[in-house]
Amino acid sequence: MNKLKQFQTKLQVVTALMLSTVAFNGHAVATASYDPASGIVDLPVVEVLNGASSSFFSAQLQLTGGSELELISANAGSATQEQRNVFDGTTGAVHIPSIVVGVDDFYAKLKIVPGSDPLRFTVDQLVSNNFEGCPSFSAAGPSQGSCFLSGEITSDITLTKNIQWILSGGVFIGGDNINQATLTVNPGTHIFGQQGADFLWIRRGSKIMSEGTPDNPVVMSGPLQQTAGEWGGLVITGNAPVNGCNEGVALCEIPFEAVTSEFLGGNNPTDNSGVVKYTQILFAGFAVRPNEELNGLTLNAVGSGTVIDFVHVHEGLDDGVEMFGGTVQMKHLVLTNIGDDSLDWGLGWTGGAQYVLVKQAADDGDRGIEADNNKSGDLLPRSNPILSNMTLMGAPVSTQGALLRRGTGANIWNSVFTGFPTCLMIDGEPTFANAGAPGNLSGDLTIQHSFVDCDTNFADGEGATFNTADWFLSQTGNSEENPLLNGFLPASGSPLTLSGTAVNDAFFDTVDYVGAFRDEDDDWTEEWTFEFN
Ligand SMILES: [Ca+2]
Ligand SMILES: [Ca+2]
Ligand SMILES: [Ca+2]
Ligand SMILES: [Ca+2]
Repeated sequence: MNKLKQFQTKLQVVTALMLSTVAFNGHAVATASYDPASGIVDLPVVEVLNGASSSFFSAQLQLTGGSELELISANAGSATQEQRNVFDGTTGAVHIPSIVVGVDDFYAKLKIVPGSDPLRFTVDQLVSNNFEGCPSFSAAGPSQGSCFLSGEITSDITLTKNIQWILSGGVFIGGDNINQATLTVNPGTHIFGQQGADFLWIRRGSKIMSEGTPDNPVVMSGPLQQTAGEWGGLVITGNAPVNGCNEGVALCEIPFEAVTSEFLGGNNPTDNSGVVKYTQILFAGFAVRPNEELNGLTLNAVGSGTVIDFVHVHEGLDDGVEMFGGTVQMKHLVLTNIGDDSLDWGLGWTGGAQYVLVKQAADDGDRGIEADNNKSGDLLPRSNPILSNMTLMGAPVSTQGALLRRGTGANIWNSVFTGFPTCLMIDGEPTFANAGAPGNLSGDLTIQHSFVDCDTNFADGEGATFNTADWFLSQTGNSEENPLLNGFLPASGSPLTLSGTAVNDAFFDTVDYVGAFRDEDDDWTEEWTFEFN
């Protein structure tokens, strides 16, 4: 039985890979050209990323004697969703998906020379877009063009889009705060797991640089891309604070609930685990034991030096994104058809998120947000994230839009909860005690400039010392109005477009609207996400 299942899985993997190879070998259109006579690289379209808004240019670079490329012209151009070159200022990289040099076609990554004027770039990568065999850190996979990754990897490696990467078991980047390594994942690269036990784990001290682009997102998925739990998921582990250690312990580090040989936590709130940008995490989730699972994206004590921006988690078996402590801050999350909670936290998460779309499935899923401090409620540091510009859309099968429990704090701003059986519920004596009382709140558990529109807007859990309704309605700018959504975007005339306020924290963009989207034309989920409607 087991053998048959393994064989079926293998067959499915091979079929999926063959299909994607066919797609990959379809004619790529070069996005850049190189003229060896003049040494000029011509980039007809360069998108310069800037949050959800971008600007477009045409540019020319000249090869200099020092083998750098100097910007010799740049002119404003018009926006396009064709394959294009992308400059990402957060990483200083220019991604060129396809440049023909001689007879071969390459992906090129340029890196800006800091402080250069006129701008100069070095060539960081030049990789053939054709398969050229499996590199030494991998093993030949089941089909032409595929390579296996396995075990612990303690050198810096780059996953390129000319290979179908297959995880075999748990793949660990780095040792635990020893033998640190950086995993770079190029735009357009696809990483597959074949079963729940195949996952990608970034250890403390190591980094992931999963740097997709709007036109070439990084994709991490199972073989079929049909059902949740086809593979394990992405786990990032850092050295930022967690709670859950005995009082008086100098360095609080704890074992991960599902894989107890792995530790998380430390004393570096600004710890940097790398970049996850324009990345899809699809059909993940693995129950190691009942109630102890890998999520689509598990963030274990990840620090605020980490960049998480434009990440789509779709059809996860457990939670979409789950934070175990840490200080990580995120923007532009799309969490769709999640099997348990779309956003889940505990153990003292003190980070934040802005621009979050949660869309629960019609047939599965628990909460939009499940928020804990810890089981007994009062361990420090206490969970106290800042969240703004969330659009959370539930379904009759969901439970609450947000369950705030087990002593959690949170400052929620500019958010809309709709379509859940219950929008908001506060639960547990430590949670009520930490919040204070309506009219005399401690400031640790707040919501303002937010909308609720559910079958039942409020519920009170155990140990209630006040009504969740009073808590909500006593704060500034909150409303029980219909938010007038058209799909997940505000319809024209929606009250959301007029109701936002500034969040007093430097991570957050100041915007004047409620929910994840400015208006009906502000669909920043376009192009880079997996189809979810
Ligand atoms: Ca979970
Ligand atoms: Ca959960
Ligand atoms: Ca849950
Ligand atoms: Ca939870």
